[in-house]
Amino acid sequence: MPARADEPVVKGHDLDARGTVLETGTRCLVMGVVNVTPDSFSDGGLHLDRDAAVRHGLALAAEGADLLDVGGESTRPGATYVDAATELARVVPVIEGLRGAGVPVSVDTRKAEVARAALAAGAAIVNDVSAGRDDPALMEVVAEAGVPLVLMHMRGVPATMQDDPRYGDVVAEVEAFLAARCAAAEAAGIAHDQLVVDPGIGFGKRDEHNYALLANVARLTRLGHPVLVGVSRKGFIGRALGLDVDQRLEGTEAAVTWVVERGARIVRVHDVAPIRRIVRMTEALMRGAQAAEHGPVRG
Ligand code: PMM
Repeated sequence: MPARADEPVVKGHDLDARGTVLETGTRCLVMGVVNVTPDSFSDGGLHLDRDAAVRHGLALAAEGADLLDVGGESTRPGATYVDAATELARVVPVIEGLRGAGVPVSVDTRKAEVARAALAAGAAIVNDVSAGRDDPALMEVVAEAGVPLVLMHMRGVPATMQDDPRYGDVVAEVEAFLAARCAAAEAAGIAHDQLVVDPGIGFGKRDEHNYALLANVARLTRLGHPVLVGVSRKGFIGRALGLDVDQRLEGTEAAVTWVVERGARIVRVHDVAPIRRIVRMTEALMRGAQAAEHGPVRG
């Protein structure tokens, strides 16, 4: 039977986060967000205090996060640049504090210097929203450490990315961009199986672009890497529902269900406990649908 056009073909491969295997090949993982910034759009300022951020990360791990993403630079639209010293001072103590969390920690940074220090402090994954373009040395740092790297699509830079973004064919352009960045990462010595791709929802995109990308998550899985999607509390949900950032849980849940069904293998979210249940339930429905169509899945 031919694959449905919207069926994910490549579901992902397992990632080696310094000895902890992240099984994106078999299920969708939940990445809990720990922002250590004064101005992130959804929780900025809440966790700027080091101890509060560590407590928050530990709570997300206890809620069932498969991994934690620690960031010290806001990348919301219009956000201003943070220098490396400030970013380091924010993230390194939090990453050290999360060593006992029992789950791998990723560092959300565009800077090689911050990635290097974060890895030394115990981080096991690097999440770069510039996909290695802002600081070419970042890929060398990741290659040397042998850790997974998330490559995200962003049009422009956070300060100006929402100034009239235009695309001819947004899905084709994001797909080609991610393929090129994966090739660059492999050329820099990062293993194919350690790469994760992300369409960058809200990064230099109008709602029509966000929706086109969300409709085509399955197509992005064909790049041959696990697809990470960050929809949590984002502006397109607020605009669809007319709700503020603290009222977007159900909208986030709907969007997470949508992307999991289309093959996303990591979802980056603020509300780990409810989203984890949503992900598990969506996967049960997918297994049930598959069994109804093809007979029970063995193993
Ligand atoms: N979104 C934000 C920050 N980092 N990283 C990846 N890989 N994908 C995303 O969608 C993403 C990200 C912005 O959200 P926040 O300010 O709530 O952290």
